[in-house]
Amino acid sequence: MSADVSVSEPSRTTGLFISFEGIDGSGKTTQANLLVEHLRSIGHNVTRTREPGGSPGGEQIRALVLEGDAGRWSPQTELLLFTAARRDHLERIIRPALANGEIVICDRFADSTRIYQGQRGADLRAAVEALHDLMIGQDPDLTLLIDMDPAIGLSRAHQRGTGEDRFESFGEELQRTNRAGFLALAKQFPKRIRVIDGTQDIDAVQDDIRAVVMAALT
Ligand code: Z5A
Repeated sequence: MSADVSVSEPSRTTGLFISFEGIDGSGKTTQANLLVEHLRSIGHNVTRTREPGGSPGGEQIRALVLEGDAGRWSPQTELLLFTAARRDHLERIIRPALANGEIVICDRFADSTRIYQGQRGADLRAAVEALHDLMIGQDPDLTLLIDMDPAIGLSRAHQRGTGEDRFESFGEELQRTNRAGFLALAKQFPKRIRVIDGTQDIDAVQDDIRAVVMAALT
């Protein structure tokens, strides 16, 4: 007699770690939410999380780094704060969920540090990689980079009105530099990072994302 095995519930013995990346206002949160909804509707166990934040300690650090004057922290101090938040998030949320076979969907991860902190000084990119290797040691299995015109992204981000606007106050020039940096990262890691055209309407962007994710799940 064969065991009663349900085929309608996809189950994974090792998890899949997916991150969303892109400039401010590129649509990451909207698309991550739609993807989570879809994956759960077809039976996957999904942990939806974000950076900076994601764990209680990480969320406390989030308030420190995203609020206040643009000059509140030096890029070096910022790098340490983001890395501390990520370590806590990884230990308490991401690794346990992956060990449980879940799909983890994270709004931003280490690529954001490579861009937002790593591009702000000649020595900083090397420091970002060194700290990453020492304290994090893990990248997502798949990264969805939502590519977007910097001016449109910034105007969308300004509409948010959450008070977490310290980075937006650096302006459109930074958005341009960051976009170029993300696209260069996608060239450096072509297997992991997939570029999605974020200028399309919300449903079309989601269709492109689902096609990539469903291929990764098979
Ligand atoms: N940061 C860092 O410096 N170092 C690090 O290591 C990490 C982060 C992890 C906060 O991140 C800041 O932290 C970030 C980098 C820094 N810089 N800033 N600011 P965040 O992820 O919390 O903030 P954000 O990137 O600015 O997110 P956001 O403004 O929430 O944008 P989004 O998630 O990409 O977009 P959205 O909320 O989904 O959409 C924005 C609006 O556009 C919303 O009204 C949507 O309805 C609309 N939208 C979305 N898609 C579309 C399409 N396709 N068409 C039309 N309208 C759309």
